[in-house]
Amino acid sequence: MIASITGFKAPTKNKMVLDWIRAMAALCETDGVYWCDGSEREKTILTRQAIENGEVEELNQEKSPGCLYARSKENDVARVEGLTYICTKDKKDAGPTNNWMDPQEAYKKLSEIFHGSMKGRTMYVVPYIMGIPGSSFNKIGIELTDSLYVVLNMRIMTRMGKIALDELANSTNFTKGLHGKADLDDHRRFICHFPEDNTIWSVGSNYGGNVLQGKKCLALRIASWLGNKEGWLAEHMMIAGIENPKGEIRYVAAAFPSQCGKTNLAMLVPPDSMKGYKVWTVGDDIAWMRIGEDGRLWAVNPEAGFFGVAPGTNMKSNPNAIATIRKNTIFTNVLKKKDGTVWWEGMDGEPPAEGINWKGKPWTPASADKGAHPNSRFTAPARQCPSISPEWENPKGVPISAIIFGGRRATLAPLVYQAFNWQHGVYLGATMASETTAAATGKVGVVRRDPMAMLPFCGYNMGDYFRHWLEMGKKMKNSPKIFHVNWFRKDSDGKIVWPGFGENLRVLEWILNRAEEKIGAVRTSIGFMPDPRDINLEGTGLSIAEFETKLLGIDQKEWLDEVEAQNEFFKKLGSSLPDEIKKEQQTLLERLLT
Ligand code: SAT
Ligand code: MN
Repeated sequence: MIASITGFKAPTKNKMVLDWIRAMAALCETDGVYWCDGSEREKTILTRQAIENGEVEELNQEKSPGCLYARSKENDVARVEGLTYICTKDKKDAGPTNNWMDPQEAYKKLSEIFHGSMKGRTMYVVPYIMGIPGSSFNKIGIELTDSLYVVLNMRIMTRMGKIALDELANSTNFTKGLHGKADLDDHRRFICHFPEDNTIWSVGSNYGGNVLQGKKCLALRIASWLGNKEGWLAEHMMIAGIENPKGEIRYVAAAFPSQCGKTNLAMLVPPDSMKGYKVWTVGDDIAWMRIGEDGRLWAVNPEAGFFGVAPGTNMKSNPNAIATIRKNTIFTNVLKKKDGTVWWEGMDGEPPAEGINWKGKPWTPASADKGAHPNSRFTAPARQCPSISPEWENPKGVPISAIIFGGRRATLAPLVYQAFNWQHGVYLGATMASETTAAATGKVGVVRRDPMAMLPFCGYNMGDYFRHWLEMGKKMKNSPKIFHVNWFRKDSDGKIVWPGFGENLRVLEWILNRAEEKIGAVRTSIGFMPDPRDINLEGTGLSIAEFETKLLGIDQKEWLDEVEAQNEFFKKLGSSLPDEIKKEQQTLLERLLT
């Protein structure tokens, strides 16, 4: 059937594109090359094809119009950081926090896996834009893949098809991406980045972060490398506009590790006690930031969709996400109910009496297994989000007033504090730590350093990355103020103290008041902290005294241990660690001890 559509004819004369695709098709011994145009008609045809192949299932089209369901292999449910490589000629350029492979060796090793892997399969050409179409800040990628699941997801997550090839025209400036499922064997699975060749090869997986190459591979790993060379920042940050009752909108960008609430924060609905406020969603995962002519930092969300965590998403945690995913959404590794709709742990209402779980097995609430995998996901178009900002496709981006770093820490880090200045803020970002989540394979709940939430995504030497941040600060006349938050601090009974979700706006209000220098703060050893009377606690059930002790308290012994623990990470970075960061640590230590 598929041969009956026009996509088998190359729609470009770009020689570099054609030569490269010919070579990749020969390597993989594909049956045919299909060029995606991104049209609605094509979507209908490819969706039907994917249903016939068994790559996706159709959900109940009356209740969930345009929605699809997918299950991945049980060994292929998260990013594989251990199998993700930065392949640079010089190992030093990848730095001590990345896995490194020599480019020649990597090409050879992966070529052996790709070789003949698409026999009997079609290779789909997915041209895509990261960034706003027509903007000079765009990056164009072409992903070649044998997965219709990838094609259908890339269609949502990026501006894909003809629009991208038209923009590329005859330019040779694009990211060459090859993806193949091969045999989905985790011993033959590699996610390799070749920043010097502007190339990404990913094989043996079909999971989002490993294979939707526009996202983490291009928009973070390759883009951070380019940002370092070209003088801009590619960050793992949500972006949102906060409108106050006077109608003024200020923008924040926040870096939290995967599964720490970026999507929920980006789509926040104000609590009842904060009438007149409104949060506008610009992006939920990635921010590209440049210095504007006004000396401020301007941020763009290069993506077109959300690849959000399903479990825990409900009308309380994120009503805007629930509205966004009602139609045209792909659900991966959630539970499929008898009526052809989906369910996950933490959804509103009672669990269904039965269903088929993410492993494809019959499930009831009594089952030992989960219904949905903890890293199950929805892929939904950003334009469907009720809180999407009118500015989200502005090629200039939005001006950032505050940068927020944060992690998941049961102890130590207070609810919120502010850096004394940019350099101190870079230190806060550089020493960020968070408990691990199900977004990556490995143990969940162990504290690890995750500087600026970029540990798995920085495409070059982390020490150089910190230096780049410090340099960016020097170039800005009007740099954003930097803050650190922790929504997850627990009390002595192990209960999370702060109500979180919509209530986080109370903290954002303080942050913006501070960013605009409208209110004072308390100078402490770790940074500026709120006078509790400056944070609206009405309706939280927390007294000022509780708020102060349980959420703002600084435990000196814990902080001294923290400084010691940072040294372990600094040692790993060796001489690439900028002196300024060491100096900030030293002055923190002095402040803690006086
Ligand atoms: O798996 S993804 O990288 O796409 C999402 C995430 O972990 O942030
Ligand atoms: Mn992410």
